[in-house]
Amino acid sequence: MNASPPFPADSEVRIVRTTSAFNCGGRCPLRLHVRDNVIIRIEGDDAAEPDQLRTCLRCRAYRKHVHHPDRLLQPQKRVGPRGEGRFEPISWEEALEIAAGELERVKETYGSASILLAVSGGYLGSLHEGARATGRLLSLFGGYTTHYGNVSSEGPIWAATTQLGTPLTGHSRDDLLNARLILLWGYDPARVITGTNTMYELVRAREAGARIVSIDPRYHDSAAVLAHEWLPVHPGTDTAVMAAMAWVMIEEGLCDFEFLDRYTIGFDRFRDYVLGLEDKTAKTPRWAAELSGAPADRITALARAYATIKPAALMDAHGPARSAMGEQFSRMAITLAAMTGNIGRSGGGVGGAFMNLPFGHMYAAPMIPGVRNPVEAGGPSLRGSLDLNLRLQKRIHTNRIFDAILEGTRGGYPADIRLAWFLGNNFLNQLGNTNKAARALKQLEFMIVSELFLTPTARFADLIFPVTSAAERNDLTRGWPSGLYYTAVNRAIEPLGACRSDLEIAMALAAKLGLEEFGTFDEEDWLRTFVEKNPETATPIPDSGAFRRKGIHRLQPAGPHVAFKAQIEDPDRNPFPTPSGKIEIYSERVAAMNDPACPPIPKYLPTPEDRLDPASKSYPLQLVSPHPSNRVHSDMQKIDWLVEADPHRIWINPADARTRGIAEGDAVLAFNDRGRLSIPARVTERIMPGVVCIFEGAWFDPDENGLDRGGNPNVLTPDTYTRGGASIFNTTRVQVQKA
Ligand SMILES: Nc1nc2c(c(=O)[nH]1)N[C@H]1C(S)=C(S)[C@@H](COP(=O)(O)OP(=O)(O)OC[C@H]3O[C@@H](n4cnc5c(=O)[nH]c(N)nc54)[C@H](O)[C@@H]3O)O[C@H]1N2
Ligand SMILES: Nc1nc2c(c(=O)[nH]1)N[C@H]1C(S)=C(S)[C@@H](COP(=O)(O)OP(=O)(O)OC[C@H]3O[C@@H](n4cnc5c(=O)[nH]c(N)nc54)[C@H](O)[C@@H]3O)O[C@H]1N2
Ligand SMILES: [Mo]
Repeated sequence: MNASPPFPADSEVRIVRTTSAFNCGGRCPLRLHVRDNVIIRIEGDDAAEPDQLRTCLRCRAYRKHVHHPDRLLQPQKRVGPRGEGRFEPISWEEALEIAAGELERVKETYGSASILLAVSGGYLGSLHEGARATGRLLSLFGGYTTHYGNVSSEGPIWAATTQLGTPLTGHSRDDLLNARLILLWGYDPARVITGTNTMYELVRAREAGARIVSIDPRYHDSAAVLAHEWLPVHPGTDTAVMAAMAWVMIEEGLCDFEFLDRYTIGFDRFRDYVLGLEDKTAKTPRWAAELSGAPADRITALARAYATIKPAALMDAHGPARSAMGEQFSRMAITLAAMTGNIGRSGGGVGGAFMNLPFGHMYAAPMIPGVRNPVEAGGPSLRGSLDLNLRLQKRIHTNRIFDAILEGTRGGYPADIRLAWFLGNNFLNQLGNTNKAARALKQLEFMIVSELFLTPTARFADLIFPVTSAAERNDLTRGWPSGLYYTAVNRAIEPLGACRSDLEIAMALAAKLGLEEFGTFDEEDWLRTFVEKNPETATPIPDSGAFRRKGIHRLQPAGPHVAFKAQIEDPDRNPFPTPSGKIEIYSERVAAMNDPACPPIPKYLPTPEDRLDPASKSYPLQLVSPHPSNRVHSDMQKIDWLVEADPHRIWINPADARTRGIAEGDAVLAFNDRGRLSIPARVTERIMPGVVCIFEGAWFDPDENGLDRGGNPNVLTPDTYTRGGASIFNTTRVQVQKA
């Protein structure tokens, strides 16, 4: 028998403490075992409970990602027709020469606004965050057009900014232990990692006696593990259920009137709406039951529970808000939290299941300095306004990037795009209406993609820059919400092939374009600056050496972080950062927008493609496309271990499957006017009748007839957005049939 150990124990193996920097909401300390520039083994955090930050299946497969045989290791130049995916490797010298030439040509011929930079969160570190470096480069070059609207969270961000004055509404996860009732409202933290320690703290809370209710069209893994009760509701109808909960609280005198009087404005207007004084429809549980499919008595019971079991954490997540109901859903949830006095109080919570804390969070992370973008100079003042249209005078809404490429200034967009550079995203795959996106990309004069893999988006490029993974970089990363710690990226292996970081690429291109002002960025020096020197962005990390060695710096606060504690404890000294200084259930700033699609109080509103839209009746099923357990969106798609761990399937209820003659494992077609895809069926009672589910991120793979054999739900989703800016993915109607 071969007696070799499962991993080599020789002295050449180094163990590097580091982390990955995926856009997944977790930030997990990793120990990478490295030999001969290859990661041969991975271990997670070795801290003891309750501090341990335990990593999920994805980072356990991280070496398969870094060393994947499909990694792009050399710059690539397109050889076949656009989109066919045929490339030849070229040198950096040639790649930079081509990019510089095309940038110069487009700027001279059409003006700087014709250059589009499309960025997203593929990598979440400070120093090597490519959007920043590349934006700096293009600003110095004369400017560029870009996009507005966080495709994840614009609804919750807009709602929190409107009603609370800030998106920093999070509690640290350890505060869940103080909650007696927890509502997982469209929230599946076992699957979508939103804070490494979230499930751990939820399990502890349950063990400590908290009651947990899941409100979701799916009986998901988190509900199976945690919940005492599952209340299925039709997508897009949560706001009706919440309005009915408010009705019960008002009718039964269960509101915290003292809290409402002291800390809020506009409750009377909301009450008039709920009682039907405004529109002659009382928002009763029976009314909401018709819309949502949730039984009226269970809505009533949920309202009573939320109003009387205190403190209660309403964890409204972003899936229901990534819909046509976008900001209305999030505003309604904030309003309920105010009605029950669960704001600023330990064990309570407001404004989302994974909104941010004021430390190390992604909106205030230290980064290399930006430069003003000349193309955006002279835009309207945004001060004090919540009106998205002002922002869209100079920018394109993220979910409309492809429409803007097709329609340009003719279609009311700020520019005619000729050259596009996609970086840190796979937007062809990840934004709405993939087939339209593919048409748009064919129309570009030139397209650059900076990538690790030949993604569906990268297949359309003329030029691909191969970039390094986090394992090949030094950097500072911050957790997503809830984690009271900072993590270090430590270079575990030398860059593979000819890969470079986005920062190095921007620097090289700056040199080629003669933009000396770009400067040079010495990695070590900048990291020290982030940690120790910069007074504005200073992180509370005292010693960069120790931080890098340990790979983590844990904050040692006196207790859990509770948002708005100061505002509640001493309101005179600490007004809410809204115009009135109070929680704005009614918003004058929204009223000034004067748009019935965006009323000054939160409301349930009918929308195109909602459950009852008669125009969509040939597509009787509602599609939700939540985030995958085994990928980060489309990233890590190619790792065989992960594919096997959670095979890509459409969830369909047995009642809907039966009438269509569909059995478990059958190939089915899902389609609507925007596209068609094929995918095997998972017939399960874990999804309510009338709703189907396809996890997002599967790679678009159209055949010659335009049928997507990859099963990417975005061939079916719309490329639209709400008035508050939420991307609409989960308001999609489809039909399903046996293939
Ligand atoms: N149907 C549907 N669609 C959705 C959603 C949904 O719920 N339903 N959710 C939306 C949400 S919330 C999000 S955040 C978006 C995500 O949309 P994207 O940001 O487009 O998603 P990813 O698939 O993570 O793509 C990131 C890409 O960046 C690359 N990358 C990683 N590190 C680096 C780096 O350092 N430099 C460069 N240049 N590239 C790098 C990766 O290889 C990967 O291809 O998807 C959205 N799309
Ligand atoms: N493993 C993994 N973790 C991730 C990511 C990933 O891709 N993979 N992505 C990260 C990112 S960028 C983000 S933004 C977050 C996303 O985190 P979320 O926005 O919370 O995630 P989703 O999976 O889109 O949706 C969560 C739940 O909402 C439900 N849902 C959809 N529509 C409705 C509705 O109308 N009403 C109700 N009540 N429920 C509804 C879905 O069934 C799903 O269970 O996750 C992060 N974490
Ligand atoms: Mo996201």
